[in-house]
Amino acid sequence: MSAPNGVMMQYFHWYNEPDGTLWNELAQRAPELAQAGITAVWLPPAYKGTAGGYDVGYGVYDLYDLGEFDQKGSVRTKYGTKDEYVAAIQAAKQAGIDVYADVVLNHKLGGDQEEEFNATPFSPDNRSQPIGDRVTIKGWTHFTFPGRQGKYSEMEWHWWHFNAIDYNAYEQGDFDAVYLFEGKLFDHQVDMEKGGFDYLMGCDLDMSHEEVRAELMQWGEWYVDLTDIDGFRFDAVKHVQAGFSQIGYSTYASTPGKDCSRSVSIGLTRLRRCITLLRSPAAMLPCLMPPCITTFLQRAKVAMTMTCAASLTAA
Ligand SMILES: [Ca+2]
Ligand SMILES: [Ca+2]
Repeated sequence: MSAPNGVMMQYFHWYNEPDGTLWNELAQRAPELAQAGITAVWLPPAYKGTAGGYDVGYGVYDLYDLGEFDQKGSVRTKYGTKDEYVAAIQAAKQAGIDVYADVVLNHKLGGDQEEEFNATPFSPDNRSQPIGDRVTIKGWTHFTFPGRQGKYSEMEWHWWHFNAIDYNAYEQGDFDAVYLFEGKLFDHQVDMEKGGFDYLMGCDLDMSHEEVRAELMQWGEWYVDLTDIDGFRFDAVKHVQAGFSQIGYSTYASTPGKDCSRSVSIGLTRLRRCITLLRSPAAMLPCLMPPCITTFLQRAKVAMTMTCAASLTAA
């Protein structure tokens, strides 16, 4: 937030009616919000999720479909169309309100076709513990985006762009596992909960794969150019390789005037441990958010600095 003592409003919640009106509502009410003292809004993920017009946005299907293509049962997202989204951002900015986008890069859901490949089952509760031999599995890992037909990006996603799923069409019964794909490792530099918390849900992106990194970089540039968004709220940061965070998030935020806020999910016990280990709040920051936070703090945004300070006080 650029305003001193600014107020950011989360301009959505999980149970918003899925009627496609949120973007238009924001556009109409932006002056009223500004008059009430709101200086920034945090908007929900704006791209098409696997549940189409009902998806809150965290079940990411197609990053390039902001409510423009007939995919997953509708053109619009839960909140409206691409044009309405861009117009809402412009209206908010004209009213003096900064707009933050929610960006979910950890996973994808709703693949268009099944693929067969080899994988090793791991315990969902301990990702360092295999619970069976490598087997041939089948999952929804091929994303073709048939409604978009290559516009903006021609990349189709295949199983090799991911490193894990928690579904196997060949597995009958209630066998519960996270399947690590053959030739892959779980991404490192993630939260150590569950023995390494790379995998959260759906098809987990392999952040080590060059095509994945390149596609996400390209998407970030496209998205910033299209929306003129002011900043970001990154989802599921603790499940994403910090090395990617350093490159990706700082790239997204490197456009002059852009901000890079983060999703911080860490318990007080771990906070205290970090403080004990490092004996310095300043030194603790890289512990929380390894490389990116440094980049972020160099960009000197007060909001995040204050958030960290508040967490330290609480601990
Ligand atoms: Ca992950
Ligand atoms: Ca991964």
